[in-house]
Amino acid sequence: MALDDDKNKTVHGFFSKDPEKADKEFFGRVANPDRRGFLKRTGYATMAAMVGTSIPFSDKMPIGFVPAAFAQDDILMGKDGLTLLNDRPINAETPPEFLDDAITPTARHFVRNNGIPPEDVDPATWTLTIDGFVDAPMELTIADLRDQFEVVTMALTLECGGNGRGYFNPPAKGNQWTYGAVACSEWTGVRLKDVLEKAGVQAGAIYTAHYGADAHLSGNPDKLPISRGMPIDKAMTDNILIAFEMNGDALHPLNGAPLRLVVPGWPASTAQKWLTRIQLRDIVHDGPKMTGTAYRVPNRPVEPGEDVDKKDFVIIERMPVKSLVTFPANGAASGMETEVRGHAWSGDRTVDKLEISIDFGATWQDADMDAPVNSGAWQNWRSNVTFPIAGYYEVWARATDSEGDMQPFAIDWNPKGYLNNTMHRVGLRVS
Ligand SMILES: Nc1nc2c(c(=O)[nH]1)N[C@H]1C(S)=C(S)[C@@H](COP(=O)(O)O)O[C@H]1N2
Ligand SMILES: [Mo]
Repeated sequence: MALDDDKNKTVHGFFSKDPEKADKEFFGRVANPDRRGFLKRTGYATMAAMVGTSIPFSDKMPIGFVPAAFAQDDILMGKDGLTLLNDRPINAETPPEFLDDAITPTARHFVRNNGIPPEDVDPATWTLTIDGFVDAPMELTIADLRDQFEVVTMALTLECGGNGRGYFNPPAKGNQWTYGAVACSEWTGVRLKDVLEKAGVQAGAIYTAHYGADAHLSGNPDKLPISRGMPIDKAMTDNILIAFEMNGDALHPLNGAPLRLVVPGWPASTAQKWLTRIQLRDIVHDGPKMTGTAYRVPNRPVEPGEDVDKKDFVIIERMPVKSLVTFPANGAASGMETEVRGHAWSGDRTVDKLEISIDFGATWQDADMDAPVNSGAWQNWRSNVTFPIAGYYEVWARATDSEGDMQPFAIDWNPKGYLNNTMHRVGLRVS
């Protein structure tokens, strides 16, 4: 379809007056209503983070323009290859073969939302409050954080406590995550520990409470979608960041822009996005998703489907030892020889050994594995495999951590489908 000359000449003027109408007139679409406000205010850095690279002609882009890379139906805002599990709230995971990079690109970092992300996000005026059981409560802008504390960059693994829930039988309610609610991006920010030390942790403080700016699904402004916390000793670990950058750019809007916690090794639900406040409390935090059965497992093995008493549930702390095969992809065709590679991690620990099997677990061979690039990062591993004859094979991977915990074939069922760390299996047609 040819636009008439007049329209071609006025495209920039048209967009600056009414971006939504212009988008419809010129490209026959309207920005997703949920994102309208966001797109009008989106700065260059955020836009670049969303498309995953720089935009050389950005100075020529009409104001309010919606890049085709995140067209109207792209509620995932430029994420690449993710599987959408739910659109309200938005939840999306990354197929293992798209997690092949040593450091997960922003476009491939999973999204787990419990509510509706804030729209009016201005990094310049955003503030973080530190209060509760501290000597000197503080209110800090992102510029204050950068000025007053050491800025560090670390590769940190985030995994949702419910990753693998899709394989529980009987099924557990909630997002049916398969393997891909895990990622290891490079985060830049300040250490939570440094900020808490400056505020002065009082003797009575035993637990943190985290608050974010996202809205409850009900629309009720008095309700929070999620507010979790952690024991004060954990909070003082030096690999927990209050982050304002992800892979060298602004945070992605769905991953908590402009400010979030990054807590490696524990359920990523502790890593509050759109972070506005950290309160120190003298009790175990009791915010939404801290109590009842949320992010909790029975304190004993239970029968599949058993109705477990609430008082028998305990809060999940570290995540268990786990690994992924990120190459080749499940179902791929392969030659008689191939490299097999992936990642391994174990919350608060390191992984000592990664073994693979091509004969359904009868024999195992050690893979080469790197040390973590820093504490809290997953470890990359690789191995060359030679298949004896053509046919169907499965590559199985299992990690063993520094305390001798090894990934199991099958795990004990639990009512909410948390902590599934069974080994990853990848089927291959070899010829
Ligand atoms: N404010 C806020 N923070 C949040 C959540 C949320 O819904 N709201 N979800 C949590 C959960 S359950 C997970 S697994 C991680 C996911 O982080 P990601 O979406 O950046 O991958 O964010 C956590 N932080
Ligand atoms: Mo999660």
